[in-house]
Amino acid sequence: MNLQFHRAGGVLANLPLLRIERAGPVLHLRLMRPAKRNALNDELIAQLHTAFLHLPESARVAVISGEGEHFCAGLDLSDLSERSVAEGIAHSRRWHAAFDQIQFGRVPVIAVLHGAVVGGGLELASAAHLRVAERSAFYALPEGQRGIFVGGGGAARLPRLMGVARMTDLMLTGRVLDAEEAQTAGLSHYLVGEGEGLVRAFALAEKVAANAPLSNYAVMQALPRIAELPQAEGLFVEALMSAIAQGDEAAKERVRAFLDKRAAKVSKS
Ligand code: 1HE
Repeated sequence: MNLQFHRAGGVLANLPLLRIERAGPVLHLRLMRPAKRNALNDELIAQLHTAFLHLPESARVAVISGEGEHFCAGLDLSDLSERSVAEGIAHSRRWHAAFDQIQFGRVPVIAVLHGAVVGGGLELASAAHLRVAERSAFYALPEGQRGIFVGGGGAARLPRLMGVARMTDLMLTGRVLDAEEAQTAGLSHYLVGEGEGLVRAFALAEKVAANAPLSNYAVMQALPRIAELPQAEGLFVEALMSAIAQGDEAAKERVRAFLDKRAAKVSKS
């Protein structure tokens, strides 16, 4: 694999808190507030939202990472002062809109985690479809200690990854999970050595980008919704999605390729 990255143009070139580069079908978005440990202020949330609304047509998969020693220190606490209840709700809803655009946007998203993945940083990571963690990653929800509550979708997304019981522990006690504990808890899919996260994410991105677009769409859009349905309704929606995917020319060609022995077999390596 030899991806050559170039700075993205257009709208994506004018988001100063992000560095956005593309290589073929892979778009790499890097949080660029290392001096503040990539803490998420209003501008950074708005820029993430804008970026995921304006993904270039060529992008088939996105990778998100953090510049510096940490992935993301969560909410920029200096933004928190003097917010009314109504402003607090609006603030949380802006995070929801931005992170929904990541989870339910056009392309699968892979997050590369290292250093602090805390508070809103963990909420951001949980909006991605795949998480690659380096061994330095540590995870916490210090909202309890700060006198606040999750507001970036964490209450909805994190129990689906780690369970309500584990999330309750993190929030009530301030427990910090190391990279191995978090991997066991279901927070990351891949655990790699220090400095190896991006390489692994780009290799995964190439695999994801090689899938039929409609299959990826079904995984992103249909699967999480079906998983929330009662079984009978879920099975019915699955049948519809499955028939739609099978009817696509890309599916027919891929099945023909396997039967003609032109496609790779399934293998562990
Ligand atoms: C920040 C933030 C921040 C760092 N908001 N400025 N999040 C937290 O409670 C995590 C708070 N941060 C930390 O615990 C630590 O900063 C870290 C473990 C992430 C990193 O430690 P370290 O030693 O590498 O950095 P540092 O010296 O603590 O921070 C460097 C600078 O970043 C410093 O500013 P400076 O002007 O003194 O240089 C810090 O103040 C600043 N900084 N983190 C603002 N979070 C939608 S609701 C979501 C709710 C939450 O996310 S609550 C969790 C908030």
